[in-house]
Amino acid sequence: MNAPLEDSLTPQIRVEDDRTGLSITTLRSALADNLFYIQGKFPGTATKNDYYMALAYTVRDRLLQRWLNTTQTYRKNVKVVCYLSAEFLIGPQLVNNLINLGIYAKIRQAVEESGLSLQELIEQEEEPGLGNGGLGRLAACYLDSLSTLEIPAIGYGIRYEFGIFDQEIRDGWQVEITDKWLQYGNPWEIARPEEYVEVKFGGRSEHYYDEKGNYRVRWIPDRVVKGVPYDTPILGYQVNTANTLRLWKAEAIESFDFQAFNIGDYYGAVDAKIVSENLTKILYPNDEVIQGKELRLQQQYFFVSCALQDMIRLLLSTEVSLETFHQQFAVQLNDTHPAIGVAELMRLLVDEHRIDWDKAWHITQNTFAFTNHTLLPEALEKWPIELFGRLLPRHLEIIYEINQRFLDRVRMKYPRDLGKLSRLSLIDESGERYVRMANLACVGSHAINGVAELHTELLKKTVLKDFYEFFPEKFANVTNGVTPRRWMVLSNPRLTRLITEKIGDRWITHLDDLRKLETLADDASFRQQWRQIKQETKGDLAAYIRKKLDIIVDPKSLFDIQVKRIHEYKRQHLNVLHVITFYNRLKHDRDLDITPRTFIFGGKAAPGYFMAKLIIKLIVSVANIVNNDPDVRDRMKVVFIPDFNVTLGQRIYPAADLSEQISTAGKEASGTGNMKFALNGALTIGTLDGANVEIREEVGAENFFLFGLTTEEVYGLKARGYRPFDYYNQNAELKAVIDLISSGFFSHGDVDLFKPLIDNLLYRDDYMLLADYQSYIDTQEKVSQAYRDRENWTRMSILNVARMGKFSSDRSIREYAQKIWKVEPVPVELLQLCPGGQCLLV
Ligand code: F58
Repeated sequence: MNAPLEDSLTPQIRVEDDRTGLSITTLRSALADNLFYIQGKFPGTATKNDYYMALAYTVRDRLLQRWLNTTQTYRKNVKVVCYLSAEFLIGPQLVNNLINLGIYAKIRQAVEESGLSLQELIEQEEEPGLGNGGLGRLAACYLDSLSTLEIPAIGYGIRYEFGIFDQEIRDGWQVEITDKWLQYGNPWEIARPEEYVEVKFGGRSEHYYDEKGNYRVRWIPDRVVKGVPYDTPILGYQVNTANTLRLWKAEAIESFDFQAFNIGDYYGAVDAKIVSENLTKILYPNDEVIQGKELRLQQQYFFVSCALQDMIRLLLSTEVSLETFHQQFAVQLNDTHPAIGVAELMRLLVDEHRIDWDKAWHITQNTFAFTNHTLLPEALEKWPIELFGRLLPRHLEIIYEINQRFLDRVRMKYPRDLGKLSRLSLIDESGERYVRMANLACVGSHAINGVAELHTELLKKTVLKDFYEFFPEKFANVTNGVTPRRWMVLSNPRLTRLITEKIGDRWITHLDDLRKLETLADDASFRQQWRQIKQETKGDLAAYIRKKLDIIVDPKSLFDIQVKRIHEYKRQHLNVLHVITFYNRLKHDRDLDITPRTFIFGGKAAPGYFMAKLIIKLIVSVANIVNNDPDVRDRMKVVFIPDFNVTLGQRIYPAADLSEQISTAGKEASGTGNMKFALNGALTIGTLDGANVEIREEVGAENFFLFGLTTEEVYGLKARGYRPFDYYNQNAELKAVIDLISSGFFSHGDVDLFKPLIDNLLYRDDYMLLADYQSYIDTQEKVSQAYRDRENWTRMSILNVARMGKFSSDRSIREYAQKIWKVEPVPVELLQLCPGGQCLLV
């Protein structure tokens, strides 16, 4: 990869010492020193990974001044955003840091003059897969924007020892491989064992009167776990701000487990240690569907308690009163996973810091804000009361108290409306009793937001309807965004250079500037350059596919790509129905003048989600038939790229001509892949779902391939009684496609293999694929026709990019900052420099 941009940051640290200097000679000797002193290797015995580590430390050294100065700046009474998220999918760090520091070209030169290839070292980096998909990646984009906008922030989460599994495909089936991302060390994090906190579990609460006669409660736990923070710097783009991502690892408390508790019982003590450390071992790989696993609730409580205790400690270290907590911190709950924070902050304030309930409640409500990311009812978190009370007895009491006070208000507003009362209650009492985490988050927060306009509207009408009626003033929309640094500058250096050549580089932090490209859409030579770049980028992906999968694809064909988690509502199988339709048409008319296509898929299925795994099997099975059929050779190919992750996304999004955003209307909260594709010049085929609606609004209906039922139509059809079988019966082409799958054509004659999928489509079809089939096929035909007019396609591609300004995560973060957090940028000055281990004041 070439430098995305020439280095432009004038380093503000002017001390040319060995540790942080930027001359090529200094960089080269830093690299050699780090190899020797940190990796303990001579150049002769060093592996590529040793060199990568040495390089990473060389870069980290050049980041530290900014990072430590940022932390110091925030000690001075500034309001800090704390983004609480069970997942942060930050992706590889090396290149991002080089770009944000503005030292990419320098480092490349130094690496190459040392006889190494920067590209090879970059490829050594294991990405931290600490998230499932969109929600975790959004948190990472937001951290990037917070730093770039110089907003004081801390990301709090879990340092999973094993992140999202690596996906392999064997015989067409997904196989999950443990993600040992830490096995060779992580050069980007710094452990802070001295800043540990203790987290309690289980036991009981004790109610008593203190020496002054005040009624008090204390929690007598039966287990205490240590939380150790590991910090990763998140540097903004060409600013001095480097915020912190603080991830917590669970460890056993030695004195507790080994001495008092377990004297003489060595094995028991070891067991206790293992139990504690299990807490942060693994990320749950489920996407959208919640499994009520006890360990998951433990993880949630663990990191939230660590985070809130950390904030309190920070605040008290500045001698500011705890009663100003909500003025010092804005805490965002990334979905309900950290919602237990509402009860935990109440416990800390009331039980541990002796603040009275009403005051504590005022602080709590003014501290938290809640983002919802889903409309699927099966994704709403609830915990059985029995489990909850066993693990967090005091929190259950606090939740009951919050509930009683809240329901008293509900009764005042809606006397005798038992339906309302039972729907708004924090406790689900319709059968087995549960704690409803979304209800807790809504009551305990001053702001509630959805992640796209349509999603927020639907929240108000469906899952959170009663809350909207009760607290309309709390609701807001903040449409998601993605960071143009990673999703353009880093992943698409060619397009970055072309755009920058034409309109300057301000667009990187002010994405609306891309509008200036609009007039260039009419410039034939610009279009030629644009096409050329897309072609080269597709060539790179084709080379990757050939190397990894031994499949030859033609970079001149239309690259039609769907990459995202595999889920029925996202309808990868609708895409497959089109693939087979396309194939059948070619088979029936060998001379058909068709626009050649390469259909590319990628995404992981939750390990326990059989239907999703069967969809992968179907894609791979169809690929095997199609790719080996000489009748269709050169006109279509189907590829499933295994192990879709951030690193692969960086290769894939820029190489797309067509972006598949085909979820059933009303199901996808926002989508962010849709934004990454469009920003990189792909046109979208999509439904009116999630942020597709706003993308279409921005780019113009004429530059977007719309199909399918609207949300209203989906609801209407469901209400009238949807009969998928009728669609099958009445549509010959659809029938032929389904029958071909059922016949065993793609499964070596096995007629049972795909039966669960087919029966589901014919007799249930919850996601209405059959209802949308014809509209989808017709629109795909329009795509094919449009692609033939290359000049116009290019024009549309340029206009898409030009009009993507809204979808920068910088815009989203500005909205959160103004509407919800009430925070301002705090620029960081590099005041205290500590080169070479000596602290100098300059
Ligand atoms: C996603 N949710 C939404 N959940 O599906 C997507 O529309 C949206 O763009 C994105 O959030 C960001 O707002 C999502 O990714 C998860 O991965 C959860 C992980 C933990 C278990 C429940 C699902």
